[in-house]
Amino acid sequence: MERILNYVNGTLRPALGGGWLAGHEPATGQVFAEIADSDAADVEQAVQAAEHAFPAWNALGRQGRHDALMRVADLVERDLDLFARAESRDNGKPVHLAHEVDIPRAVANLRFFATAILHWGSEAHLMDEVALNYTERQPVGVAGAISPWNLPLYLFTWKIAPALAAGCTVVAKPSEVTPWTAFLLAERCIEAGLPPGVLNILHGTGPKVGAAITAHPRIPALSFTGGTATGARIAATAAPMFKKLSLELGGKNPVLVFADCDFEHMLNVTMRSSFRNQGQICLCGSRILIERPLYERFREAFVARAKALRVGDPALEDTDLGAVVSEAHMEKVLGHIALAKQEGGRVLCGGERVRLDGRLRDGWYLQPTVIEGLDQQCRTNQEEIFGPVVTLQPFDREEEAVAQANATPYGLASVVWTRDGQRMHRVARALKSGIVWVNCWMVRDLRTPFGGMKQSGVGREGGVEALRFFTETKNVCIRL
Ligand code: TXE
Repeated sequence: MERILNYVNGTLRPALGGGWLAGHEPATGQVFAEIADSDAADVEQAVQAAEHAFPAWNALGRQGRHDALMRVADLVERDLDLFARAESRDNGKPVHLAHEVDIPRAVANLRFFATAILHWGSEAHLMDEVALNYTERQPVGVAGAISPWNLPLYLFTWKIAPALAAGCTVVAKPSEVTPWTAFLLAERCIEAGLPPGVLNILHGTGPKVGAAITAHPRIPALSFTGGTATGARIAATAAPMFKKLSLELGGKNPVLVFADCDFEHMLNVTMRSSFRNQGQICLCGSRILIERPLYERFREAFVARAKALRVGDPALEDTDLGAVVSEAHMEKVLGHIALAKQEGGRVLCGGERVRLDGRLRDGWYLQPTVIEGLDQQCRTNQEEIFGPVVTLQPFDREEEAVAQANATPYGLASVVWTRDGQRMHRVARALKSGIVWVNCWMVRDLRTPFGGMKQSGVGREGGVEALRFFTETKNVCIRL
């Protein structure tokens, strides 16, 4: 049985209350780990450690913080295979996907912000002969970070790295569903000699540990990624405390396929944007809008490719889809498929749980599912499903496609497929989403702002925006 311990003040330890949560392996449906079941007392202890560590961490300077973060990044990269297997084991994704994407991206996050802080300047404004203004940005103090289960280490480091680089010390909580890579990261922080208390990682449930971090009076800034409903609860607690808040929430992302697109390239990428990570990426495109002249050809080719996807053992190199993250999530997705049928949708392929053989028999596997015949306003096309389920809708005019694309409470990401240069810009500017990819998907320049509109979130992470989030901005005006 693997044991997942907290990392507080530089040491690995159980929760103060001594409780343990069961950690499941989605591939088999079996318990394989026990996870520290922390609570508010653990949060208080972690905040005290972070407060104590804060002055020295800042006195280390930008170069010193850069060096420390780079040492951690190098150790994660050294143990990439171990991290990839751990990520696959408690998330259910194929090992090769963790190996190719998730863990390398976590290393890139650490290195990006370690170097960004070295080149991060600020502004000065001279008022003729009257005064000189300069802007200073100081770390807020102890930063809170709460991350989800879909891209565990990727999104965990996406928050921790800028906070630490900016000079904050951190109290962080990974999802209780996928805690293992955060535990491995804690071990590498110790090996890298990260000073005690700089980073504190607490395991446990959202309502106990997450809520305690959110409500803690000495955590002035909180970065959260997760469901929109949870984001609303966090905002309700944090707002009256005047905390800085970054919320990266759900999405219901449209893919607009125009008839003039590069069909083969579009199809290859749309298979990934639909089903990668079992569709459990907030940036996945779950509503595919196809210009009518191309609809039949797209539907035939896309369904054929979806049927050919291999749902199987996450440990195998040729697996396309592994297991979804939990039994509850599998039931949630199956419930959405049943709802789609009730709303009049036609399931063109998939729609069922997959039962594998042997030790995988009780794993949580779903078929890639394609549904057509639903209108934009039905719940299936309004609510985030967060599984390997996409809907197809035809459109006749560009304005109609944009209106359909924008017609949900979310606004995280959009994808546009067209060869028409003017249409690229026209449609991209009309779409109400924080990210628009044109003839590509998941191409990420870490310098760019990242985040959603509407119910997809508040605030921007990524690049200098993230460093700015973890600092307080002060203007100093000196009379000349
Ligand atoms: O998210 P939760 P879950 C969406 C997706 C998914 C839904 C729920 O639709 O089905 O959210 O997923 C912690 N105070 N996304 O259950 O509950 C929790 O412990 C403070 C999109 O994983 O939001 C975990 O660490 N924290 C998303 C984190 O919040 C709380 C990725 C996320 O859990 C808390 C994941 C509380 N009251 C899910 N309750 C994206 N945008 O990428 C829970 N938590």
